[in-house]
Amino acid sequence: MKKIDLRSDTVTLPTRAMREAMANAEVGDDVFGEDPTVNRLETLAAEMTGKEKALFVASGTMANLISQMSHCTRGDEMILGDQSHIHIYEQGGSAAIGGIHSRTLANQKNGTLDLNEVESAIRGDNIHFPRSRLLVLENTHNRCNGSPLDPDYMAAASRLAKNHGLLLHVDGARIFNAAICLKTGVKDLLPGVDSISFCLSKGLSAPVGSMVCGSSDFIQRARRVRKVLGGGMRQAGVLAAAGILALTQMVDRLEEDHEHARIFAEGIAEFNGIIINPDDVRTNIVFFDIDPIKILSAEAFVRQLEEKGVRIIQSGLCRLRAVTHRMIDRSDIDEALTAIKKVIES
Ligand code: TLP
Repeated sequence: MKKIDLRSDTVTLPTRAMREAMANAEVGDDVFGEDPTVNRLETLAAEMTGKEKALFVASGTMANLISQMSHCTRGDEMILGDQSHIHIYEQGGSAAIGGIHSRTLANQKNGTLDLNEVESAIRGDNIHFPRSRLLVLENTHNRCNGSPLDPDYMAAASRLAKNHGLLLHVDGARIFNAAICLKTGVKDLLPGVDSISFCLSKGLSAPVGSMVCGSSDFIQRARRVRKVLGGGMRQAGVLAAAGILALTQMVDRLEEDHEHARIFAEGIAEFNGIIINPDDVRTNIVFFDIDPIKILSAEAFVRQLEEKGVRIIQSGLCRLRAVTHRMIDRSDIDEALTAIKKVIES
């Protein structure tokens, strides 16, 4: 049976062009800085984000940890959202590996942090306190309906950080989705941002890899941290070749994923017992709640849907997530809606 896999955009397979580029990639030892394809990818990523330098790393989780550890020393404090990927899904690596103390603030529904709350959370110089060092934002915000954070908000957050001597890191795993949704350039979303990490392996369809971008000094520190984490790769140009195509060929088509997510959200909003406001869906991530009395438990719902060939994930007691991506076309959305209707009516 054909599977319609809406669990994540991480399931996208590399394109034929990517596989060919990987097979033909010119490579060298990247720990010596001698892999020409990695170097090309890093130059491209730096240009696209408007930063001085970039670093190719194994994953989004590693990109975030490297960024935090390159900005903070042990005992420093980082302010971040309570719904952020770093806080929820990265095993507490900030503390466990980086020795970084987290100060969480409630994310607002649109993924932002209230900047007045951020300002109040910044510590004064006091022997009892950790030093406030880093502010972290996520764009798009995964758990907040994949919401994009707009250039005005990013600029205001960056001004606040600067005024208080904080550094600003953006977990931009899906920053290209944000840029496409807001019809703006990625650079416009990063005013005064000290570091940005983004993923090549999600909607952009590369098989592996993420980028960290920032100033030359920052990237030099990041290169050291990557090495101590065991992330120094050798002939990584084989992977970087796909990353280059991710950035040059796969960005504009993200619009299609957003449209499919919107159609899916509007479709499920019609079903009795499913709670969603389709207007909340602006990129490729659809969160919805299920009423277990009218339908089933979220767990049983996921299981029964899988039996009908549609895969989504549970992300809370009654909360579910579906993500659109390159391998989902319009007819898959219609089939997924039909399958959901059948599960509800059975
Ligand atoms: N997110 C994955 C899961 O880990 C939840 C997904 O399916 O959405 N930042 C953000 C905002 C992310 O959504 C993710 C991955 C990461 C970082 C980590 O990237 P990887 O999986 O490459 O370590």
